Amino acid sequence: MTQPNPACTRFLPLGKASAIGAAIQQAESILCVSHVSPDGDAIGSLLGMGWILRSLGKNPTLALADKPSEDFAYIPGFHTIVGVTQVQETYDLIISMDAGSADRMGDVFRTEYHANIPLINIDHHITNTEFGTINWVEPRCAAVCQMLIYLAEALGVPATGNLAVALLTGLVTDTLGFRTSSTDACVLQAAVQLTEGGASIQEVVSNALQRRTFASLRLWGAILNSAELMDGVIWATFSLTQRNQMGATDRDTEGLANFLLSAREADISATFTERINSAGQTVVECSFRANPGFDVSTVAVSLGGGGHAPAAGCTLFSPLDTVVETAVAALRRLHREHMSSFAQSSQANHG
Ligand SMILES: [Mn+2]
Repeated sequence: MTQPNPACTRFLPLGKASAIGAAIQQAESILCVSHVSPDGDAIGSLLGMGWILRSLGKNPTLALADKPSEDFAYIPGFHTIVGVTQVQETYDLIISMDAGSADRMGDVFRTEYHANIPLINIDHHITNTEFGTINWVEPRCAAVCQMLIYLAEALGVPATGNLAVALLTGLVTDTLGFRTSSTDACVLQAAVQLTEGGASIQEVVSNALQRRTFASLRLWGAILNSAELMDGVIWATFSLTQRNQMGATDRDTEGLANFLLSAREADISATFTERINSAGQTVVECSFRANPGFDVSTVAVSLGGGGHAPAAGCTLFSPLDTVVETAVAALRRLHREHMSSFAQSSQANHG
């Protein structure tokens, strides 16, 4: 079996591993959570943590504020995930995965009940606000699922079987099938380890990344038809009206921002999706993507969101038109500033 390379396991400092291990050992009742609008890394790391804790003799509660897509039902344990109503007021320990800030956990974390409970915050977003009692934030990891391979190793839990399938899911989805700039030797080594542990790349790619409904293909056609391009920024909007007309779900627009960036003329992409949040409010979910050299997390943070340099986002409460106008202006400014600093530096190089 492939053992994790020391160059990769250094992402989990010894002190961090023993602090997390001790907190888990001392806890009787454990609540594990991840972020709202859960993606493959959120669901994979949540279920993966569930399998790690069960191996250690614990019986954790796994909760998500939003119902996860059935596309991920192939991951063992998927149907053990509960919603907000089944979360209790007291636990010995809370473990949050893939959430960049406390509000990203949604209503599975209620400040009035949970604020004084020890919280382990495991995340890879560079914008993480370190909201835990123990914070393990590693932006050099492509997915939280990658981080959990190192944690499992440190806790003596083999990354095989159910755990391997769960962790491979986040590794595949956050790297878009090993195609992002974050896909380095450690990511590929992690994939080798999970494959040896019995997980199938083909199965995970097919279920989590590739297969979509006919309705969602038609929806993409309609949205792409109205996409706009200006100053190296490509964007598309998707209103509630369109959504109701086409009978689309939240998951149907996933991946669209990545696809828009395949336009040769664009360096930055954005999608603006209107949806109703768990509190019944109309919100606009903004997803930003960028080619290497552009940092869209700065724009996301300025609008109250977060993320990584190549992929970031935010949720806004203003009307769709206003959100698009504000965000596109900021993204075009980011593109212009980059191009002018690039022109200056290449002038200096030639001068
Ligand atoms: Mn992630």
